[in-house]
Amino acid sequence: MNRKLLLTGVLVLMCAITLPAQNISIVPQPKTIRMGEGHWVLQPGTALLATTSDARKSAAIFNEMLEAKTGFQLNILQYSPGEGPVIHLEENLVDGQEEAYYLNIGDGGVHIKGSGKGLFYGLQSLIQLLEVRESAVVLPQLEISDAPAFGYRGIMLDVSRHFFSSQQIKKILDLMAQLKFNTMHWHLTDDQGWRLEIKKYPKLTTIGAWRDSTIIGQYYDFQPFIYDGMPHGGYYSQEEARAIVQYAADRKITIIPEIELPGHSSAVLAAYPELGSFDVNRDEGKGTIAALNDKGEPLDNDISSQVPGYWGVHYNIYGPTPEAYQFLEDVLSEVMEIFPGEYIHIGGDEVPKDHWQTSAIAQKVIKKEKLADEHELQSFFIRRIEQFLNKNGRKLIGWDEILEGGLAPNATVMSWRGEKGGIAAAKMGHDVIMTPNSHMYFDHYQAEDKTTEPLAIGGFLPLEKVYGYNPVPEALTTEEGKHVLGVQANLWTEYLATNNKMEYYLFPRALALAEVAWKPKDEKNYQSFIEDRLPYRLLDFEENGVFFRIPEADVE
Ligand code: TNX
Repeated sequence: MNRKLLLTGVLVLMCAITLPAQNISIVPQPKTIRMGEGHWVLQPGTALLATTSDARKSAAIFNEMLEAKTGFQLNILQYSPGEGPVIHLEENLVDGQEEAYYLNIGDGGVHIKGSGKGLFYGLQSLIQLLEVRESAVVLPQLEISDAPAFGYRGIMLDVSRHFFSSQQIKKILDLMAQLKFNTMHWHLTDDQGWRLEIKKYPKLTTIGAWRDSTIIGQYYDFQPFIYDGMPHGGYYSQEEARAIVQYAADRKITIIPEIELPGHSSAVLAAYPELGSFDVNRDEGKGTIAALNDKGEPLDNDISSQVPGYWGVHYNIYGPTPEAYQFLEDVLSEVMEIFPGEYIHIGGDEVPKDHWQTSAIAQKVIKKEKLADEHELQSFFIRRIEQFLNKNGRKLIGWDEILEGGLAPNATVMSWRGEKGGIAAAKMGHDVIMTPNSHMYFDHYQAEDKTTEPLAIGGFLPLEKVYGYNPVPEALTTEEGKHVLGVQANLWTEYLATNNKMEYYLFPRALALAEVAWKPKDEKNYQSFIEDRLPYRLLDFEENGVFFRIPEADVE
C-alpha cells in the first residue's frame, strides 16, 4: 500500500477521529498554553525583528524552515520597521532560566522573549504552530510559557560501527533541534572504525577508518561470525567536524565527542599496534578473538593488525604505558581544539580487564602503583586522563563501568547498564546522565515480533515504554536527584547501515524521548502524546523526507 495512505489511515485510527484541522501539536508539549481567539495571518512581507546577532542567526534558520513549508521567507530586520506586521524576537532572559521562553501570538503580531537559546526554542515552537491553508498561512492566537525539566537532553549517534555522512549528521541535528534536544553525543571511535582525522597520527584514518568485513571473527565461544562481507569505512576531516560543531551550535546543540579507552580500541591498535597490551600469551589467552580468512584459516592470529568487522567485546586493549598516555593526550588535545564543549567522553565501557592479567606490562604497573587488581588499574588509567582533561578546563564523562575500581574524582557517569550505576554515582555526589539499556537503547526492536522488523541488535523497546521513562530514580533523595542532569537515548549502529534505517530506529521514539527530557514526569500524558501531537509531527516528517516507523504498523 502507498506509504502516505497507510500513514494517514493509521494516524486516523490512533486518534479515533478525523484529524482536526487545527491543533496545538508542539513536541515536546510546552509547559503552559493559554488559547486566545482566532488566528493571525503570516504574510510574506512580515518583518522578523532581531536586534542581536544570535537572534538573527536563529531567525535565518527559522526562515529556511519557513520557506520549506510555505515557499516564502520573512525580512530579518535589525531595527523596528515602525509599522506593518512584526514577529519580534526580544533577547531577554525569562524567569532567570537560560532555556525558557515566552511566546505570544495576538492581533498585533508575534512576540517571543528569551535568551539566545530561549528565542531559538520559541521559533521552533512557532514553526510547529504554522498551518498552511490554501488561502493563507495562519497561526493560532495564544500565549505560551515554556521551560525544560532537564538541562541535558541528548541523543548518542554511533558512527563507528557504520559511518554516516556529514550531510546525514546535519539532518539529524536539524530534527534534534526541532525537538529541543541540546546535546549530541558523537561516538567517534570503536573497534570497528576510527572516524576523526588526527593530524599527528594519520594512520588512525588511513588504516583505522577502514575495515575488511570478509574477515571472519571468532568470539569467546569460538563461534565464527561474519556480517555482510562488504567493506565499510569513512571518517570526518577536522574541517568537516568543525563545520558540524558550528552547525550544531547554531541550533543550540553541544556535541560531546567520545574517544573510547582503554577498551573498544581495536581500530586504533590496528593502526598503532605498539599501543596495545599484548605481550605474553598473546593468542593463547582464553577468550582471545582470532581472525580467520574466508577459508576459515587463522590469519597468524595477530588480531591487532585488523580493523574487525564483527561486534562484541574485543580482547586487545590499550596498555597502561607512557606511550599510550602520550598518544591519548595528543589525540585529546586535537579533539579539544575541535570540540569546545565542557565534556569529553572517554568511554570506559566493556573493558575485558582479565586480559590485563596476562599482560606483563599491565602487571608491572599494578605492582609499581600498589594497585589491588585490574579494576583499580582501569581506574588509575582513567584518573590520569581525567587530570589531563581537567588541567585543560574540561570535564570527563564515561560509561558506568568507570565506577569499578574507584570513580575519578570529578567524573560524570552515563548509566547504561540499568540505573544502578547512576544511582551509585549520584549518591556519591557525582553528576549522572541516565541512559539505561532497558528504556533508552534505540537500536532495540520496536515490535515484539522481531521477524517483522529490519535486523537489529535485539531487545524490544516500544514507544510507550520510552515515553514512560522517568530519568530521576525513586531510590534517590531530592538532593541526590539533582545530580541527574538529564537523559539520553543511544543509537548503536552495528546493524544500521543506511540513513533510512538510522531514521527508522530513531523515529518516532525520539519524539517520545523529547517529552521525557522536557516535561516533568507528572505532566506527561501518553494518550495525549499519541493522539494530539504525534500524528501531526509524523505528517510533517513525511512531508519533509524523514523516514520513521509508522506506530503500530504491526497491528492489523
Ligand atoms: C553495549 S552500551 C555497548 C555497545 C554496543 C551496544 C549494543 C555500551 C556502553 N557498550 O558497544 O553497541 O551494547 O546495544
